[in-house]
Parts: sequence; C-alpha cells; structure tokens
Amino acid sequence: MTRVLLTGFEPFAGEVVNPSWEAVSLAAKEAPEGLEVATARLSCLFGTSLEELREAVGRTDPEVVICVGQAGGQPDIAVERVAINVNDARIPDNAGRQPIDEPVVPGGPAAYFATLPVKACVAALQEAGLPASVSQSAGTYVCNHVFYGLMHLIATERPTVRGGFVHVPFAPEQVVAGGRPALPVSLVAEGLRGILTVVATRTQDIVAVGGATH
Ligand code: PCA
Repeated sequence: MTRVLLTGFEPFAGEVVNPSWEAVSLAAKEAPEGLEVATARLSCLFGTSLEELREAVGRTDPEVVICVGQAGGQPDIAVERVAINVNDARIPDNAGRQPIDEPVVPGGPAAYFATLPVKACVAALQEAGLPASVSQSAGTYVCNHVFYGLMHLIATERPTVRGGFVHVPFAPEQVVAGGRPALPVSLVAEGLRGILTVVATRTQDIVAVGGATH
C-alpha cells in the first residue's frame, strides 16, 4: 500500500465550488488499487493553507503528496513542474490578504522542482484520452504558495516524501456564460487517479517533449 495525501482547495474569487476539491474527493472515493488515499481541503489563505497542509501531512504520514488547485481559464489538466519562492497576489485571498512580492519562506531557495514523474503523468493522461500538459509555472497566488511550502517541508523535514501540484480547469457549471474552457469533475477525477497510478508505479520520469517557448 502506498500512502497518498491528496489536497484540494475551498472556493475563492466569488465562486461557489472549487473543482479541485470536488475532483480530489471523487478520486479518493475510488482510489486505484494498492493506494491508500487521504484527503484534506485547504483554505484559500496565505499562511493558514500551509498550516493546514502541515497538519494533514503529520496526521496521515504520506509517502506521496499531491496538491490540486483550480486554474480558471486553463483548458487541460496541468501537471506543475516548479514552485517559486514568491507570494504575489493578483487578487486578495479569502481573508482579504494580498501579499505583493513577498517570499513564501524567507531565505528559502528560489525554487523547487516537483518530485513526481511529471512527463510520465502527462503522457498517461493523454494516452487515456484526457487533455493534459506540463505547466512551467503554478503562478504566484495561493496554489504556488502551497506547492512551494509543500516542497520546502519535504526538503527540510520529510526527505523521503514525493510531492507535486496539479492545476485543473473550471467545472462546466462555472462557465455557463460561455467563452471559457471547462472539464467535467468526473474527468478531472479520472485524471487524478491516472496520475496516482503513475506515481505509485514509477519514480523516474520519461524523456518526452513537454517544454514551452514562453
Ligand atoms: N487556485 C488558486 C488558489 C486556490 C485554487 O484552487 C491558485 O491557482 O493559486
């Protein structure tokens, strides 16, 4: 049994759902065989989200942690490659805090790479008929904050844990006015299960095209 912690977020920016939490809950309900999946719902708050993550890691003692967040406007399941040491909020968090150009961890390294086989995950999703890509940046809002905080926690306190972050599109009910891409939560959950299966079965990544020109 591989112990996995999956996290999603509460809604933010006036939305009433966050597909990350909906998909995480669904994926955990029907976890792939051989995996024991625990979940935690994180607040969309700078600081508090990391305390909640630390608590969940301590409580569940996972071997793998995958945090998941909503990326409104993103057309596919984006497996993140890198977390950066910057909080630069374009909009306030759910408590009205809007840090500008502050470090996530003062004195921490500029960035951490995900320790998941990012390209193998993307390839597996695409082979299963799900839209997916490698993302070179998780932004500078609460998701990147959590991703960086996770990788820092792993680097400093839990070196055997593997970790990463996945951004997911809006759910269809969030885009009824049209003009913005969405993906049903059931497909996002299928994608998360696919990622879990890859992560449980391989540590080495594959060599495949997945870069970006900008
Ligand atoms: N998405 C936000 C924070 C919470 C979420 O689900 C982000 O991309 O930073």
